[in-house]
Amino acid sequence: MPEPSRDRVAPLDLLAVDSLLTEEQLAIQDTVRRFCADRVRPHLADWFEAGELPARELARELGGLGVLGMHLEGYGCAGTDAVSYGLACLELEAADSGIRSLVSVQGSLAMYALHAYGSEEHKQQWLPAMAAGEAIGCFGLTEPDFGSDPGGMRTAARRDGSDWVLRGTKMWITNGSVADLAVVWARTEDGVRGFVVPTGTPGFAANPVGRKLSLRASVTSELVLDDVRLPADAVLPGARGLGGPLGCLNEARFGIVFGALGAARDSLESAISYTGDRVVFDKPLSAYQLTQAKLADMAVDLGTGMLLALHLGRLKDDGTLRPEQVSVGKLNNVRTALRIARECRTLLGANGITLEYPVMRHAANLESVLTYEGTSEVHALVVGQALTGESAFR
Ligand code: TGC
Ligand code: FAD
Repeated sequence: MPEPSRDRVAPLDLLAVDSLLTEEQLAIQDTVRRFCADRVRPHLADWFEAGELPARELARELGGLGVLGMHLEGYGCAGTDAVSYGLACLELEAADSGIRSLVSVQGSLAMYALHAYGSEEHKQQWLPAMAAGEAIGCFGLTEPDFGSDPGGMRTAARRDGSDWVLRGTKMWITNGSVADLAVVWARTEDGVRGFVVPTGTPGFAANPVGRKLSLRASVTSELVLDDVRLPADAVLPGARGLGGPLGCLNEARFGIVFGALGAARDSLESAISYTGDRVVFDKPLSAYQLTQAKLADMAVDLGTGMLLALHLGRLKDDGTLRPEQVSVGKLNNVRTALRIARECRTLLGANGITLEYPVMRHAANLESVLTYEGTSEVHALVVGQALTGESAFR
């Protein structure tokens, strides 16, 4: 066995994670990392403080980069493997969870819904423009009174001749007020169905949600559907029942398994750098055992979370990944990331509460990530159900 390294190693190099990746995966990761360094990171503190995101401009740039719907085949999408998509999410979320959200909702929720369940016309009409970032999509499942239990939704679609008429309210919808189309899930006489709603349709309104303390560099909206009339072909032919939207969630949750670790890695790198420079009681903060114990615990958690993400990515690439395995990944890696971001904040002292450093911004964002795409409690119950065969949701 080689001698232990006496050089400083980056947190993910500790376990030689790169050695598990192909040249192509490393190249994709590096491209996204460099894009974020040049085009995103310099603006993040301002966007977060202002509670604004230039989503349209950014979507076009992300489209040019090729990350929108990158794991989908055809229709202008790159068709990469799942691990590459996960690594892109990791780099985007190392910048900010809001940027990864924009990409997740576009690619894994709105585009995936069209790709998996849409008609050929839906795909031809929307997917190339969405992959290029020329059209933005959102995904309306949650309602003011139904988040964890989307099966209770009140938004309804009724037939009027051959048309559909949608009525209801969706809440907490990422990209809502900048979207060109909304994939809206509604109850019908045949159970839950998905509808493609161009946002210029009369009766559709999107109202921004303000005063957020988390995901501030992300557009979050309420969608109001006030008798929105749609043609017969607006319904997604391939999705019937709650399994339709839940199938899309598997995709987006998978991206979060990797993405959350990006926020954690960035926090840890920031804390390692800060503690090396900060002198307390006459020596660097990084030279104290208490500090090293914190850093070591965080690096162990980050590294094991990364190995879990890669394992799940490989299962997905093999076509065998199961929803309860995605729940294990989302539950573990988001909890881990939040714990790391909070612990890093302690190491930065008072500086840690400012936007001069990314750490508290990541911690604040991860509070949303813990809640959306299934709360940690929902994922614990999914895993519990898999272990016991008993559903404890109701
Ligand atoms: P249940 O009776 O268990 O299932 C209903 C039907 O759905 C099927 N199913 C799934 N299919 C695919 N993937 C999954 N993960 C699935 N889970 C269940 C199931 O087989 C059944 O099919 P069928 O044919 O028999 O009808 O449903 P339930 O009502 O008991 O609810 C189960 C529960 C609680 C797990 C589910 O409702 C749930 O996951 N709740 C959490 C909701 C959630 O995650 N919402 C996220 C909204 S989107 C979002 O947050 C975007 S954030 C922005 C960003 O990502 O950046
Ligand atoms: P609730 O379901 O009311 O849950 C409240 C608490 O009760 C949680 O702790 C929960 O875990 C717990 N709980 C619920 N059920 C049980 C149970 N059976 N047993 C024990 N505890 C339980 N939704 C979309 O459709 N599209 C989007 O683009 C989107 N983007 C979002 C962006 C942001 C920034 C946020 C914060 C949310 C977004 N959401 C979106 C909504 C998100 O998916 C929901 O917030 C989430 O599913 C939880 O629903 P809820 O907020 O109604 O909480």
